[in-house]
Amino acid sequence: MTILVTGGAGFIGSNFVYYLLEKHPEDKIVCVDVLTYAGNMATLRQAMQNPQFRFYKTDITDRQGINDIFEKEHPDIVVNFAAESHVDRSIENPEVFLKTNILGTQVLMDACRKYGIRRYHQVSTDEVYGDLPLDRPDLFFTEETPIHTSSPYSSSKAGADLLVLAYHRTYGLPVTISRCSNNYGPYHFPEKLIPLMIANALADKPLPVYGKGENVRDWLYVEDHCKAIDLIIRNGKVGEVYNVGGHNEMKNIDIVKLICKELGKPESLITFVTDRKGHDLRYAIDPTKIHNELGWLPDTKFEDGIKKTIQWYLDNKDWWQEIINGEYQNYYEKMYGNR
Ligand code: NAD
Ligand code: TDX
Repeated sequence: MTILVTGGAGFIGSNFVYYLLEKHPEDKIVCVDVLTYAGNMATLRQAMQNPQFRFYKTDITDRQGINDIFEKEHPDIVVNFAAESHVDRSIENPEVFLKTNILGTQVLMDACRKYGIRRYHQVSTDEVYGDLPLDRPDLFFTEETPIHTSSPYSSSKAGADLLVLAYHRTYGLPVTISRCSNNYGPYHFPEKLIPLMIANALADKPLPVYGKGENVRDWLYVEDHCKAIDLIIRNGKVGEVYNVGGHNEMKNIDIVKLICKELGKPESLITFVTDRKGHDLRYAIDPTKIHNELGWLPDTKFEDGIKKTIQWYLDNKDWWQEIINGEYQNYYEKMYGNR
């Protein structure tokens, strides 16, 4: 089987590529990534040595380029990770989010219709459900929770989800969607909370916590997300949405304190800064459906996953230092300089 993975040079896509190469060595993996600021060939160095793996530097909004790849590679399954993924960037500049996340999804699905496909899988997010109040721990997002977005990022992801379901209903395209909670693990780009705090703490730099740090996120080790997607593309029901999450809710401030503790750094590095605009309060996934239908359960507990992740950043300083020494410095100054 040939699986086309878009966004495979990013955080979750690359972890998925490595997951497939190990778990299904019989499958051919075709990776499509345009290598934005978030895509990194260093991440795919090992995959590039594998004869089952092939890479195309192509934009998912480039219809001709995508059609050419379909004609050449005849993918059986497409898994779309390619996206602009950072909420703060979407607040600064929404346009590219709409282009990549919505129009890119359309171009991929049009190619699927044109050339035929066994499955188109859309990697979506719990953020499409908006947020939950902090004082109602009894509430969770189910697949029936209405779409109710807060940021340009989550709106673009929700728009794509609606389009995917419309392509199923209107054209009969065999689609599935997964909506996962916050991931963490190796190759996470250092603009995101956990790797940013690790990198700053190691450099004894301030740790910028938005607002009071009371916002809650539901963290899942990236490999468990990969396992869920692999199950959905092989055994999931066409036309269905599956929520993915491991019931691991934590306040941001507690995560940052934990990182300080693990690295032996003082909590005095924590600096409270101006809150994110429209900041979602709490995300919490109810994963009952994927558990009952596909037998999915996470393997990695947060206590172990965060230790493994911190160790990975200690062992792979070259990977992230190269990033933060480049264009990232301008980004950091712009976002945090006067915050
Ligand atoms: P990321 O930003 O680390 O990686 C995105 C990748 O997509 C990069 O390699 C980038 O080069 C590529 N890309 C961007 N625009 C492209 C384009 N126009 N054409 C081709 N490639 C393009 O993102 P991530 O955190 O790995 O997220 C992957 C997917 O998972 C996204 O769709 C995101 O919405 C979703 N998701 C992420 C999380 C999370 O916690 N990170 C949680 C749930 C869902
Ligand atoms: O410097 C920071 N300080 C801070 O307090 C950063 C970068 C973040 N935060 C807060 C904001 C959030 O409440 O930490 C929390 C996590 O922030 P991000 O890492 O930016 O993730 P989030 O906004 O929750 O979105 C992530 O999960 C869902 C991914 O980036 C999305 O792609 C995914 O869909």
